[in-house]
This record gives sequence, C-alpha cells and structure tokens, in this order.
Amino acid sequence: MGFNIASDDEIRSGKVTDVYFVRTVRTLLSAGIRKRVVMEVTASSLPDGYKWAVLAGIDEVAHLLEGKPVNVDCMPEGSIFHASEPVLRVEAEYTDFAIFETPLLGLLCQASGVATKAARCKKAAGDKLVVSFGARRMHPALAPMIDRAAFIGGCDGVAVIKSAELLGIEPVGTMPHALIIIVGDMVEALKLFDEFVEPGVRRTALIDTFGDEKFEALRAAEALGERLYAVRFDTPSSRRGNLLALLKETRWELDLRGYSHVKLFVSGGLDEYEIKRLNEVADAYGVGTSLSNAPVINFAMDIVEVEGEPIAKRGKASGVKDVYQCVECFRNIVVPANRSAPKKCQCGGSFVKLIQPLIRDGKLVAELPSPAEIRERVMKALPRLEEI
Ligand code: PCP
Repeated sequence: MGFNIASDDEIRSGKVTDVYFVRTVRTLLSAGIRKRVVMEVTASSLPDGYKWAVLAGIDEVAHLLEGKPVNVDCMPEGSIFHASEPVLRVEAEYTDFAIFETPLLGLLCQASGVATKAARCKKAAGDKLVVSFGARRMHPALAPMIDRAAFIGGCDGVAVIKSAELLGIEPVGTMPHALIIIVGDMVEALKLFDEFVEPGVRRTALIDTFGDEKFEALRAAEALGERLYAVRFDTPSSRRGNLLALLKETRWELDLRGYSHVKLFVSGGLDEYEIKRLNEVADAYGVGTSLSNAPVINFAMDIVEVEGEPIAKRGKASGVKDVYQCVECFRNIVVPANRSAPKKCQCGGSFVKLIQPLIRDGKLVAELPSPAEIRERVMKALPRLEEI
C-alpha cells in the first residue's frame, strides 16, 4: 500500500515518461542514428484571457536534468513571458534526454499555471493579502509544489505547514467551521482559540457558520476588541447573494462601533475576477480551487535544430532563439540566437537577454534564486503588466 505517486528516483531515472519516447530511443539507437539537437519549450497560446504568464518550475527542471549529458538554457524563474516565446532550451544528443520530455513539461506546465493564476489574483488584490488555501483540492504530494508556485506568483502566504517550511515562512490560517460547530458557538470558539493558540497567530473569526455575518462580526469584535485581526466570510453559495453589499454593510457597522481595525477576510470560490469585484472593501483573501486547479500553461517541446541546421515541424519557427525583455514595460522580443540585441524599446526602456545558461554538460552553472527572490521579481513586474 502507498500513495499513487512516483518517487524522486523514478522521476529522475525517466520512469515517468510516455512509452513512445522509449520506443523512439530504441529505434534510433538500433539504427545507429545519434544526432545532436536543440529543443525549445514554448507555449503557442495562453489560457483564455491571459495576455502574459509567469514561468515557474525551473528549480525542479534543474533537479531533473542535473547530472545528465545535456546543456540547458532558460529564462530565470519568475520571468514574465508571452505566447510563442521560448522559455527554455535543451541542447544535447537526442537519445540522451528524449525520455525526460514528459516530466520536464509536466514540471513547467503545472507550476507556471499556478504561478500565473496567483499573479493574476495578486494583481487584482493589489497590496491586499492573498493566501493559498488550495492544498485540499489536489493530491497532498503536490501541495508543496502548488503552494511554492502560488507564493512565487505573488501569494503573501500559504496554509500548509510543509509548504511553509519549504518556503521558510510561517503558515497562515484562520479557523475551520468544525471548531465552531463542536464548541457550539462562534464567540465561545473564538475565546478558546484566543486562550490556547500562541499570541503571534492573528485572531480571525469565521462568521458564517450559524448566524448572519454582520451580527456575528459585531459579536466577535465585542468579544476580542483590539486582539481581533479579521472576520472571515466563507459564506455558502446558497446564502452568498450579494457578497459585496454584505461586506460593505458589515464594514459600516464595525466602523460605526469603533472596530475599524477589524479586517474583512473572504474565502470560498474566489478567483482574480471575484477579487477585483470585492477589492474596494475586502482586506484579505483565501484562494483555493482556482489556484490549485489553475489552467496549465500548455508548453510544448520542439526540435528547432539538428546537427546545427535549423529545422522545425509545421507550426513552429526553426532555429535557436533568444528573448530580450524591456526592463521598463516587460515587453519581450524574440530574435535568432546569433543576432544582436535590439536597441531601445519603444517605451524608451533598455532590453535584457532573458535566456541564460542553467546546466552545462550536466553541471548546474546558475545560482538558483530563493522562492522569496523569485516572488520579488514577479511583484516588481506586476504593476506594469496588462490589466486582468
Ligand atoms: C473552505 C476552506 C478553504 C476555502 C473554502 C477555499 O471552506 O476554508 O480554505 O475555497 P475554494 O477552494 O472555493 O477557493 P470549508 O470547506 O468550509 O472549510 P473550513 O470549515 O475548513 O474552513
């Protein structure tokens, strides 16, 4: 008995691969065909409504390919990219790495999907708190990966203990309905939480279990006063009606009675569009399903050069490419690799070359940034990116 997942060794040894790659390698080797190729990873399109995306999963790709006879170049993790721009390339003898196409794409497609959704939610929320609450919607083996991608994409915190440990941050949580149902009353539950949970943990009262949120919010504020950080609305859809109006009403009643310090925390069914709608009055968000079940970035990996000659399948541009990014407006330009860098961007900004060496002859040659450093890169770009 065990969880239905592949181990680190199984992934790094190429067990998690599509069988046609194994048969292709056997065919080529049996026919004595050994050719050096360059393959590029590109997304021909982005999910509906997306004009830009965030690259994530590079740390795991480095872990997958380190020690293999390959040369890898890629954009730094957290880079902003667009459709049809190569984010990574592998140069090597094809049969030496063909079987790793499956895991490599898997690592980039899902992590970049979650990171981009997180960035869209954070862009919609501005400086308001966004916390990743999505672990319960996915296989627990993936929770640390999903939360890491959500954090580097812009989430301010994550709820899962293991994920927070890996990120070197404190896990963020409020209280579950179960506590209130078992104690029997929200205020009694809040007082017990306040008595037994370490003082450094913010006190957030969940106010939608039994009664009307407005009145429950006032009861919580009266019970804890200055020690109450926020009230959480996880109002069930059957009662949700006009949540924006409910938040405004509660805000009014709290402020009227001197509880303007109490923040309004919302969770349940949130995405970037709902956050944008509520952001004039809400102060914090717990986002679950729409983060962990975010649409993947549909990367594909294609040969663009064989034995130094540009060649690609129909629908793909041949030849090795470089991507330059304007440091001001984050516009990207794709040019053939051996061409000179573009001068100035039309916005006046200068260009930097994004694709840089990651692995040389199987050896990691790049310093991998920490999740916090990658998040900083994304947060710097967010204000300049096209609106949601
Ligand atoms: C859920 C839990 C998650 C929220 C909703 C994520 O509430 O609090 O954090 O929702 P989403 O996936 O729709 O974005 P409940 O299931 O009521 O759980 P609990 O009582 O544990 O808060």
